[in-house]
Amino acid sequence: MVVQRHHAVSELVGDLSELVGDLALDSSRRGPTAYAFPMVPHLVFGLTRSYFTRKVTGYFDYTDRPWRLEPGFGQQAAATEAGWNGGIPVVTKPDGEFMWDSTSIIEHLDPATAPDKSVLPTDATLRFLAYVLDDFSDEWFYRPAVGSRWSYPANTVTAGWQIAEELSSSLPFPAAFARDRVVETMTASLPKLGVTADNIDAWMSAVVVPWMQALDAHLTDGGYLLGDRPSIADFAVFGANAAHFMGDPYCRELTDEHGPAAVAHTSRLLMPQQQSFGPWLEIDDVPDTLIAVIAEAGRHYLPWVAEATVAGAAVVELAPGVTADIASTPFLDGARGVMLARYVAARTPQLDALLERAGVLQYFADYVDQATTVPDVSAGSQPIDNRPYAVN
Ligand SMILES: N[C@@H](CCC(=O)N[C@@H](CS)C(=O)NCC(=O)O)C(=O)O
Repeated sequence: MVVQRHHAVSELVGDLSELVGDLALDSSRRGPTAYAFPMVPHLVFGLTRSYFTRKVTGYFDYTDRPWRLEPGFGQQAAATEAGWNGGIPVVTKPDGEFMWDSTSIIEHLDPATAPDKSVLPTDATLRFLAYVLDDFSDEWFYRPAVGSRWSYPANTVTAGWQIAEELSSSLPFPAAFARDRVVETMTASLPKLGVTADNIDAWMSAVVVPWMQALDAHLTDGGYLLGDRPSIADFAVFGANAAHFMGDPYCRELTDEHGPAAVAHTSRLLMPQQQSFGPWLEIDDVPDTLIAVIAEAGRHYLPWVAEATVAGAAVVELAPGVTADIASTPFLDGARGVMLARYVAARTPQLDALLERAGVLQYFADYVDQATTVPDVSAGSQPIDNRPYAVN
């Protein structure tokens, strides 16, 4: 059949599905097929609109790992039994073992990944920069991502409905009821993230927009954060963008305006099978645009986390006269100790010079007494704590 010019999308879709039907019929005539599908998927107990779910599934797609989304609460009791204390996604390996915490999951799986798809650079300096940006995305941009979703009506309506619709597959009550509960619960969590009605605009204009601009300048040639292949940090940014900054309509307007190259970066990782990848960047040749991306962490996040993980909480001035008072949590205290342990292990004059160039050296070098140890995730990914912010 021939596909004609169309005046309506529905006509086009109708014609195309007929065409696909014809092709399927043709291929079924080619002979007997062995219906054997031996790959056991990773089961992902998460949500399409979730920051950390998308970080993990983006990584699965890039590394060609089969996975299947299982939204809802079906596995909650079994995961809790295994030691999970909340925070999605929870994922099972093909052998059924539970894993949680996006960074630990990726670290745990990386050694079993084809070397050309490893997301942890072999160069220790570059690897540390990957962890710095992974941590920055996970523990900082999660705040305005969730904050903006439940502060701007265009985001709330869209994401509230999508989440409720997905969750309703395992809830025995109407989706509209589920939506109201989701909106209520998530809106109530915002102050703990440091987001209020008075400061959300500053979070967007003084935190998110400059971040998108820095990413835009760095990614404009079509690469990834640390070269021509993605690192763990790219999947952190991917998760943030896919679930929130590109997925929530108000955020998408800002991201399209200030970070079109960040949109293109995330879109490339949505379909990694269509990309070709190259080498990591040369550590002697770190461009100013990457330094500017790292420097964003020195504007609010690193000064805040350095103080809050010592004092219990710290006030961030997001914009002149606009503040956020944000408490640390046991999870964050732990993550900070691990970051500092990574710094102690990776520290060289070369690394210090790069961090100094980005204006962030002091937030590592002056706090080494807080360094703990880098967890051994070779046996599995089941950290004791997984909650980046306090929940009621
Ligand atoms: N450290 C975890 C954080 C997981 C997390 O906080 N997930 C969010 C959704 S994207 C969540 O479950 N939020 C709701 C809650 O904590 O109750 C990771 O990296 O996977």
